[in-house]
Parts: sequence; C-alpha cells; structure tokens
Amino acid sequence: MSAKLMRLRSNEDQRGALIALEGEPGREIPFNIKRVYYIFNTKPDERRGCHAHRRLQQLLVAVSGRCSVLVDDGVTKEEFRLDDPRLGLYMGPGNWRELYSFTPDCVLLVLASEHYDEDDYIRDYEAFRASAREVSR
Ligand code: T46
Repeated sequence: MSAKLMRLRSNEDQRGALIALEGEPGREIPFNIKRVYYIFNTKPDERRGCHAHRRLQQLLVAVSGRCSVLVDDGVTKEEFRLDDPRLGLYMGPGNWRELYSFTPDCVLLVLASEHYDEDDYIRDYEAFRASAREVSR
C-alpha cells in the first residue's frame, strides 16, 4: 500500500514547536508541492473523500484536532488516526480514501503534488476496484 504515516521533524524549544515541510522527489516530502488546501469545520458525523486519485500524491496533517482516514488500495484497507501535528499521512496514487470522526477543532492541512483536476478523481468504488485490479496485473 502506498500510504504511510510519517513522523515530521519538529523544531522544539522553550517557545514551542515549528515544523517546516519541503517537498522534492527524494526528500522527506517526496514530491514538489503544487497546491495547498485545508479542511475545517467538518461535522463529526460527516464523511469526506470517498474517492481515489489516478496520479495525485498528498500529505495530510491534522495541524489541530483529530480525524481518521481509511485508506484502501483495492486489496488492503488500513485506518490511520491523525491526532498530532507531528504526524503526516503520505498517500500515493491509487488509494481510495475516506475521512471521518473529525473533532470540531480539526484543521486538516493537505499538501498536493498537482493542481486541482476533476479528471484525476475516481468517484465510483467499483470503477476504482477494477482499475486497481488492472494495475496489479
Ligand atoms: C482528498 C481529500 C483529503 C477546489 O476547488 N479545489 C481543490 O483543490 C479541492 C481539493 C477542492 N475544491 C472544491 C471542489 C468541491 O466543490 O471544493 C469542494 C469540496 O471538495 P471535495 O468534495 O473534493 O472535498 P473532500 O474533502 O471530499 O476531498 C478533498 C480532496 O478533494 C481530495 O483530493 O484527498 O480532501
């Protein structure tokens, strides 16, 4: 599965903490960052995502609050809990994702490798399963 939790390097001193994210292939964030967005005010009983991407790579960080992410590569499913701004969830292409259990204070920062492109989305789960089977052949 091309999704993994990463511990981000935090510069901590008596004033508090600072995390810097630099993106480039071969670096800690393994892609050039073309887009940044953040998600907040999501109701605790709402689900977000529920789609896959053909090419997009992303890093998700709950900079405040908490949420859960279910990642499904068509074979394996894994649940990740984002509950610390020092944790980043890297997701490569070809992963179905569902986000839920947002706390009211959750601000989810997302760094993305591509500009927004609706054609990159696979929104139908069966179509996603079929494309995952195709890739694994
Ligand atoms: C993902 C999860 C974590 C834009 O105009 N530009 C953008 O860059 C994005 C991401 C969205 N939008 C618009 C499109 C929709 O009208 O914002 C609206 C809400 O987007 P969406 O329903 O796709 O939001 P989520 O939270 O379901 O999914 C988003 C990302 O789309 C997705 O790539 O992995 O966050």
